[in-house]
Amino acid sequence: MNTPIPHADAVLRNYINGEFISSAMLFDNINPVDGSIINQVAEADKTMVDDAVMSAKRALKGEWGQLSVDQRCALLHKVADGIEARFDEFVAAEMADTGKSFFQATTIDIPRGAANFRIFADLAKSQSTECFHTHTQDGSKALNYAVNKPLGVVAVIAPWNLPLLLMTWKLAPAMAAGNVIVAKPSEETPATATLLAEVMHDAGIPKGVFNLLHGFGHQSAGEFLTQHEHVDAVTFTGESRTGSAIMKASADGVKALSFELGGKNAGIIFEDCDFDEAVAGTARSVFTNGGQVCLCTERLYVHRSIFDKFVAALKDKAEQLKIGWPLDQSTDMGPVISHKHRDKVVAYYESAISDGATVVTGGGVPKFGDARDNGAFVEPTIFTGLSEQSKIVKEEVFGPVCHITPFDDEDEAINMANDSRYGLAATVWTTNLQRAHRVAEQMDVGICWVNAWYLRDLRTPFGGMKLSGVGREGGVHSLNFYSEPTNICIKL
Ligand code: NAD
Ligand code: 6OD
Repeated sequence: MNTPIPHADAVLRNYINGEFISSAMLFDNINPVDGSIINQVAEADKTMVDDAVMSAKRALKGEWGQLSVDQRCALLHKVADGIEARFDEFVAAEMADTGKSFFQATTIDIPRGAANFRIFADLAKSQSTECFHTHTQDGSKALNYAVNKPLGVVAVIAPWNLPLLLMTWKLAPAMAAGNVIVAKPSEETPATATLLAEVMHDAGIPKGVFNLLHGFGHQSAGEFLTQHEHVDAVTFTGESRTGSAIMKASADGVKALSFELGGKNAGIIFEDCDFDEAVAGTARSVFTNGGQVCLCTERLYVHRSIFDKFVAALKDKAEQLKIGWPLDQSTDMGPVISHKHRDKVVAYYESAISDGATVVTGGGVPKFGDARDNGAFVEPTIFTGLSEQSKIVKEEVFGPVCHITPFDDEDEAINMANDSRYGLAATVWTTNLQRAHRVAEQMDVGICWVNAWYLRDLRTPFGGMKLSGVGREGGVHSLNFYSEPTNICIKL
């Protein structure tokens, strides 16, 4: 791909009330492949956060609020068209910010960015509300029906791992339901959100309906936004600890909250699985995006009768992964997001080793002998031999790593898989249909895949139990979260 990185060596600006606005505070946007500076980013200050929120509030009362759902959703299809028209630029920007592979950016991240707008626009047009014919004991009759209204100003706060995909996954249904948006991408990945603001502008989204702020979390744009009295709802994807901070900041305003948070996902591999499929699917679930997908598997439970064979086969898969330049189309895995995150992942590797883990493969930082040595790479890593209480078995690493434990019976596997403070996703590999249903139902998670991983239908409920989240999005769950129903009771 020859497309240059959009806005390289320029300043990425905020988008407020239909205008692109710089700021006196600039921060560097770093390419994790080689540590080079891609461009600078204009950090929004408190006044700019206020301007964005108030322009959104005005837009709700203006033209946007008068559009029919069909007109609104036609505009969202134009946004999807705009992403597709600038597909290569979005790919180049996402790869530069994250170091993710060309394959992943072109098959997952950017196509889903466009698809999120199309799917939620179409779903919003067929959103229904409840209607009841009421007969009371005293003989009165009434008709009860609900009308949906937007929540108002929705703050969308996104993480760095799937930047465009996860931002649009929330803002598309919010806009389809008629809300106005102030979005903040991660400070690590400002680029595709900036391109999205350009696409919104060109698609004719009325000014103030979509605003974009760059900046950090604590004592920066993220926190200013969640504390703002005119923000009506916060929809957030990121770490559980950040979710807790946002919950506290939002408490005074009693804002509506939807959170998709961390995971420590388990995979259970039964002796009756299709072995090759289980190995290939598990490798994908551990190493995709360098393990930086909240749904990635970090704990594996494998039946003792196939344990050694499975560990050896997964080791082969890990060692076959090509780590390298994202633009090289044969690259499977790029760096992790930043040097800081690399140090965190490596510290987990070191803690596993000092706890006595067997290093099946990896465990360190690769050496290339070129500019990539200034990047944030880590080796795909497999550990065995640790207790279930070890730090690396308990805590989310968010890197290309898993620990594998043997089990002897189904109940033991289920108990170990559920023994976690998180409850986001699980995978179960078996060819026994009854076992598949029986085990999947017992997993304490928001989504359990059987003989698959990250197979998505955007109409289905998505979210986590325990520390992994609050609420569900996806399909009507998203539209319901982003809507306020008013029930109207008419005495007949
Ligand atoms: P993070 O929580 O550090 O940051 C996410 C966003 O929150 C960023 O935009 C950041 O600037 C902002 N933020 C940070 N502190 C804030 C504060 N006090 N107030 C307001 N905003 C604040 O998460 P991350 O490191 O970007 O992403 C990785 C984490 O996200 C992992 O834990 C991963 O599991 C989780 N995640 C979960 C899902 C899911 O669907 N459950 C999806 C993707 C990522
Ligand atoms: O595919 C999705 O819709 C989704 N919300 C994925 C989340 C991935 C977490 O990193």
